[in-house]
Amino acid sequence: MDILSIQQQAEKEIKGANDLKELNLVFEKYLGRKGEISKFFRSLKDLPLEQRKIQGKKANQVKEVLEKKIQEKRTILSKKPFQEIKRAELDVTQPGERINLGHLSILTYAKREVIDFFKSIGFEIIESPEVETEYYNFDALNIPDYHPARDSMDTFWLKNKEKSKDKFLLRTHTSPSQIRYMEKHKPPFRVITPGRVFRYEAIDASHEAQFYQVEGLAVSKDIGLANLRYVLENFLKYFFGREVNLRWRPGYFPFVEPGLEVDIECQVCQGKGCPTCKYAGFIELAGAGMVHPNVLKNGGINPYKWQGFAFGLGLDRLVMMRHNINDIRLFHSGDLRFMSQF
Ligand code: FA5
Repeated sequence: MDILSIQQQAEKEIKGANDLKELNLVFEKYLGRKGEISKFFRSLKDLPLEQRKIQGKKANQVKEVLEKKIQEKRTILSKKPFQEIKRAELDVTQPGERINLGHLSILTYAKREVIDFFKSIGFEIIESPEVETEYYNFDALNIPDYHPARDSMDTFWLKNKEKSKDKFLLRTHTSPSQIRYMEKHKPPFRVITPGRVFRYEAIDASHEAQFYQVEGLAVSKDIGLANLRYVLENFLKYFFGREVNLRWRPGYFPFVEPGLEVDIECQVCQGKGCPTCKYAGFIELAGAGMVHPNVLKNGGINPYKWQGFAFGLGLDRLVMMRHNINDIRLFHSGDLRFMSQF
């Protein structure tokens, strides 16, 4: 077919297109990759150079004209009023199309529940930086450079852009918020810091390299381990909606004295032992204790006048236990089959 016949035929079909679907078919037929115009260009390769130039120029002009006409027709068709849609096209008895709405992660919902509980018993909710300095993450918390406790928190160190005496890192726990808060506030006070923490460690069913903690700190005059226990037990009762079996055992953290670890009975296996709890029947949920006098001092608080308790709860593990999730890696898997259950 010569180029003028192609043009005439295409223009007729553009005019005759009744809706956008038909118009798209016309577009494909003439201007698509395998359309008539492309075919025409390919057929020119055997012509003498002069002829090729003339025909090629013509074909380019036709291509432009057709593109313009299709665009104009598209504008007209997309404004076609609703009333003009043929009755037969519209079946009002058809069920509607389901729209899948996204929602927040279960970890975010859980974080909000934790905040609601602690707010209701008079705790203030604070934030603290995820990029920390060595001073706040370790030194001020009574963990000097040589201290073996640093090994329990493998650290992502950051490269300093400028020369500075502070070494930067991704916080390995939410405890630096204790010092930052104490520096700026006078006791008595009680606060929680929910937030993300990072550890350069091997991941498995109950360990992630990035997870959430909720730090708690309450400083006053008459405050002790009994208060800590009362607060944590009531929180867990609220969070689980029932009593859960806990195990309180001595634990060592340089920033508390005495220190405790709180374990919860593994809800995946009901304490029988499974890969999630590494066959222990219990899983570690929190570190806690009475704030070490050196830490109060580093925060500018007189340890002879004031005392307080602190805890650091693992939020991911808390959610795992409530919903029988057997692997912490599912939270960041991006698997919609997992996410949409909550
Ligand atoms: C700490 O991080 C202390 N800062 C907690 C603390 C605060 C103690 C205040 C005393 C006073 P630990 O490393 O044990 O401690 O972590 C606390 C909790 O975070 C654990 O009990 C656990 O629930 C959770 N956790 C720790 N490591 C991981 C991990 N890799 N993946 C998921 N959760 C973790």
